[in-house]
Amino acid sequence: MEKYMRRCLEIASSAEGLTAPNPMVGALLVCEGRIISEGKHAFYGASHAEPEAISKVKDVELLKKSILYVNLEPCCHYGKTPPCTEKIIAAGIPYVVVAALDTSSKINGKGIKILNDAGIKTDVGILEKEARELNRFFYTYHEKKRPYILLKWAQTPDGFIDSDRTTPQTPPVKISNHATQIVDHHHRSQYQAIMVGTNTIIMDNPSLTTRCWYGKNPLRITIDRHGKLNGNYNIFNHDAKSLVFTTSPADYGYAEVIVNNSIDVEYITGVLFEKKIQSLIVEGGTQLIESFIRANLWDEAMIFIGDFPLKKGVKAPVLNNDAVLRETLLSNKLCKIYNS
Ligand code: AOF
Ligand code: ZN
Repeated sequence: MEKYMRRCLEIASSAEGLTAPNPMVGALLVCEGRIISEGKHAFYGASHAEPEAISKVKDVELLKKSILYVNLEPCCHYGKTPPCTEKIIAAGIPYVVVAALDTSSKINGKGIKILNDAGIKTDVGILEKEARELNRFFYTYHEKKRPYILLKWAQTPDGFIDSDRTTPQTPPVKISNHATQIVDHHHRSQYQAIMVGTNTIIMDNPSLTTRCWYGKNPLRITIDRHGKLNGNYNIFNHDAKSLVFTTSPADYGYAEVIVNNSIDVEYITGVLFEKKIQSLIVEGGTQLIESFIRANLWDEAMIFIGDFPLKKGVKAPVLNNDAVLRETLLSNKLCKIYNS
């Protein structure tokens, strides 16, 4: 069973970065020990994985003796597509193996119940951990009512993210190398949104786009509590959408503006939930990242560690959790931490 489910996860993950806010789903049909068809949810709005797999089978009689494997509980609602449960029942498939339940409120076990009520045998939980890990954005969003949050920064081996600069005319210290930038942009292509604080915009003027990897640009978000920004900064250019949280409206070019008197990380993640944003990278600076750490609103941290010390400068955020991964990217090191 596991080998078929592993293949479902592989098929599902080939649509990485294309399905949000929907999950990545792969399905396959096994008839008498042979895979006779595969299907995936290819992009947001496309048909679901199960009907994709079912409709490719020419000899429909085979369906009546096939096992359907799928990494997500089949849906039972009318969304952009009709319920997958109806398609499975109509096809006469006798047995469905599922990795993990779809915990969004409209499904959450109802899909399995409908299949069972129709006399279809089900098994749930095969490679569940791996399936939940693959769709961690989707599950965090529906279960915690906020996006999955990745904290990301580059620091020197002695714990600084920059020198003590007083003017944007002094360029930032280049800590990470090109390999690190490629990994970083790969992440940008997978996430729906990216956020930095006011100071980072003023001092670094980042574009926050996906330039070193194929894929979408995330929604670029910032906070402008004291009205220090204007529409000329790169984050507000035409390259991608932008959103700014402020206490008083100003001219931010093409950005969407949300005005509120009290802007904190709880408020921001609540707004992102309403906007169906399931994944967020917080890229700096230290103050903004630490406000997410203090509120315990984070899931993963990725720290790129450069190869030379600075001895003094702007202190990097501090996390005391154990790193689960250490990798080398040319001269840089990558350290990954999960919030358990
Ligand atoms: C499945 N198979 O391949 C996917 C499912 O608007 P719709 O019709 O595309 O429905 C989106 C919801 O359906 C999504 O939020 C999630 O609960 C489920 N996704 N379900 O049976 C699939 N992609
Ligand atoms: Zn479906």
